[in-house]
Amino acid sequence: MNFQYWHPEKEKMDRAALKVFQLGAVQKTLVRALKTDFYGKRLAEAGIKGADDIRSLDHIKRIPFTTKHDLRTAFPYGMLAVGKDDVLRLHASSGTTGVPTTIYFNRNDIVSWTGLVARSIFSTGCDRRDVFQNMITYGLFTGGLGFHYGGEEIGMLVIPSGPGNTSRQFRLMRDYGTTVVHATPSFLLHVESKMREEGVARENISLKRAFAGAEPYSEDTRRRIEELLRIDVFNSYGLSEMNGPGVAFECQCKNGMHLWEDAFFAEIIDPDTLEPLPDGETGELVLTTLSREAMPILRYRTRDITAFYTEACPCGRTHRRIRRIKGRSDDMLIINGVNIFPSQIEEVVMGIREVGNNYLIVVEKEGFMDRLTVKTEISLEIFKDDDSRVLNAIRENIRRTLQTAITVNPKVELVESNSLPVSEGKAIRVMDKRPKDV
Ligand code: DLL
Repeated sequence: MNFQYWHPEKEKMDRAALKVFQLGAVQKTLVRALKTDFYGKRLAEAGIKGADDIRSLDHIKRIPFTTKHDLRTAFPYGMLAVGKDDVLRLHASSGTTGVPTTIYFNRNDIVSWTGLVARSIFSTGCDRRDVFQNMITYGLFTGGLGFHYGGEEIGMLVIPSGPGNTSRQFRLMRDYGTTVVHATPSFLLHVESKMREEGVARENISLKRAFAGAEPYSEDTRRRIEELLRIDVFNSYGLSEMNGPGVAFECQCKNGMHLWEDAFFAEIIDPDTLEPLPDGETGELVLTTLSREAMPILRYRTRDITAFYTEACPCGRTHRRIRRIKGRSDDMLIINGVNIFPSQIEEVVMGIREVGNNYLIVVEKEGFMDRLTVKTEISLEIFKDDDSRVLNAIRENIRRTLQTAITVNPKVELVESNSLPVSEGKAIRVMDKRPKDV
């Protein structure tokens, strides 16, 4: 394989040098954070007065964690470390609970974020000759503009299509010769179903790659998209609190995502004891920004469950790779006392050949017990089959495989393909209808 690097000096930095760089960057970030109302108070309470309190990377443990709740408490400007006039842009979460979490960028922040996304895109083998259709939401969500600027930085032709309207997406692909797309994995599956439905010939489009992220998905889902669309799919991880996309990304090796350690200091902690775990162990990812000026964030609890790979990557990048996100600690379902991540269900469902491109998990209360139902789409040909024994056999196979994987016995419902709701943004995979106060 021919590897290419956008920032070779940074991406292949010797690990000892990287650590020295990180320590200096953490100290600078700390000093910047101390200027904000929020951290001024929070760090004083923890007895941290300045850079001298963090003389080695190990001392980072002394810094208290930051949570999403803290970001809301500090709304609107409690974490701003620069004057309001220096702020160029903001992005915000949809704020389903009322107060949005808002992230501010100054000019340097936009430049470094753009560099991280460009570096990520370039690491997959794309270059300026590519035509990039950005099929993800633009606006307050970071996925649209983040990838848009990153693509332009490389010099690709960027088509800001946004999501939705699959017929128009196919037209754009044909008209401009799109070679790479970006979308949520669930939207990519939907695009593939629609392509078949509308009879779009694969030969008429030049697609080679897709970046898929912003929501969890399994290795089987990746394989399915790759096989059906005949492209390479690269996993992309990020969160608005850490700019958005461009935190961790798969290179051409497609085996774990390089977390850009010159921009983020990463720890994996045990979510119960809150103690850092050694490389290789699974836990919650905690991130500290290393270059952000307008809004530095220290030890942010992402809630995302992952682990570091311990081996080096053949691509030559020295930045450690994280595993596919298993789910969020706050997404975990407890069904009659058994802990289940929705990703475990997806792994089973997407591994079954007859299952179509969409599924939905429903949890209800039946008397005192929890009832788990998994609705899966089945391709039209099978669904229309007159022989009910075929459907029964498929249903039973899904049920049995799921029960083995999650130990809970689910009800399985087969539905027609393209009948479950499709979201243009992040897919809603779980409907938990249980009363909240029980
Ligand atoms: O989803 C940023 C983004 C945009 C990432 C485009 C990738 C592509 P938020 O809306 O703040 O930001 O959501 C962040 O989404 O904490 C994870 O729980 C989840 N997530 C993001 N990428 C992945 C991924 C953007 N590749 C939250 N796999 C994160 C699993 C992901 N989960």
